[in-house]
Amino acid sequence: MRRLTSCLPALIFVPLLPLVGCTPERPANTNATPQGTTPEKNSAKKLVVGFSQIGAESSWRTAETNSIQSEAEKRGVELKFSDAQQKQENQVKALNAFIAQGVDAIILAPVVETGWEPVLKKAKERKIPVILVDRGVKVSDDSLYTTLIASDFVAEGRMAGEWLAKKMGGKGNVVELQGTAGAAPAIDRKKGFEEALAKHPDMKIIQTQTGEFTRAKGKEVMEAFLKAKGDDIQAVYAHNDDMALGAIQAIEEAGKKPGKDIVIVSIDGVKGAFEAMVAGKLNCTVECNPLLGPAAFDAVQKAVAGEELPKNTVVEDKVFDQSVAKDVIGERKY
Ligand code: GZL
Repeated sequence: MRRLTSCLPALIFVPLLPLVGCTPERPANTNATPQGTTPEKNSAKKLVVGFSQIGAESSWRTAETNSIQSEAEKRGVELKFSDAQQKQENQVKALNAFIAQGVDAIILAPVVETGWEPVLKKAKERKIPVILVDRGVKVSDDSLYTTLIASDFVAEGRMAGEWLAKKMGGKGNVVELQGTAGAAPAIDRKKGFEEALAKHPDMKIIQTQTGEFTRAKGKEVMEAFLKAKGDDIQAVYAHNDDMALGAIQAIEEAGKKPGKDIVIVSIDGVKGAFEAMVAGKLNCTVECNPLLGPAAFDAVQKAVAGEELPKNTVVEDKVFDQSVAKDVIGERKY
């Protein structure tokens, strides 16, 4: 398998399926370099790229936005940025606007998996490559997007579950704070976690609800869990660190010690999670690297040049717990 390590030494990109990606025909409205001709003459025109971002719901999301915006600046790309405030209809509106403006390429972080076919068909008709970052889509024809650059969320959920099972000695009640309903990370992190727990019949999820990937909602839902199940809760599984940090607040306000009375595992690996682990309030976080700017623009430039791209590029993640938090917090990049 080819590894894309040219973009970020800290990240290992592994093409999931080195299949011949859907090689976008030469986009009509750009200066794409047809196969076999010299790119020089096409390097004059400044690339114009539309980026439809989900919102600013978490510190992970902010880190991703910063990575893409700073990489565009570094590469001299004109970036048209749209913040959808978590609404798919705002993303669809933004994509239609980018298509009407004839951008050279689109970067899309899709808030949910479904409902994209009509607008992706329009982009394909206009030969505008669509690079998916961080979340995938469910479409009947995967030539509707050029490539997906994302973590393996099922693996993340599995790693979180396996770590928790080991920590808990294979027994205990877990409450789950899910991410945004219908979002690929929420669906797949749940799936992976349940696969891991299936091997431990004495561990069960006694409450599960979406905390929408936000700290505030995570706190609110954890307060409800504590009211309903208080002393029956031995662990929390949060689909992202921001909800875990909200849960920590709720646990403290209920007079319990987070990280001790209730074990907490989450996903993302943001700085706040490492600070909470150093303080002994969070037990483990599974990294999900948001610094996707370099890989996203590598893909844009290849797509616009008519080069083949793998359909999926998986960002590899790893587990960090309290035992290493103090040693690594200083080198964290987000
Ligand atoms: C994962 C990303 C998720 C993060 C959350 O790729 O889509 O959305 O885990 C963010 O923090 O809100």
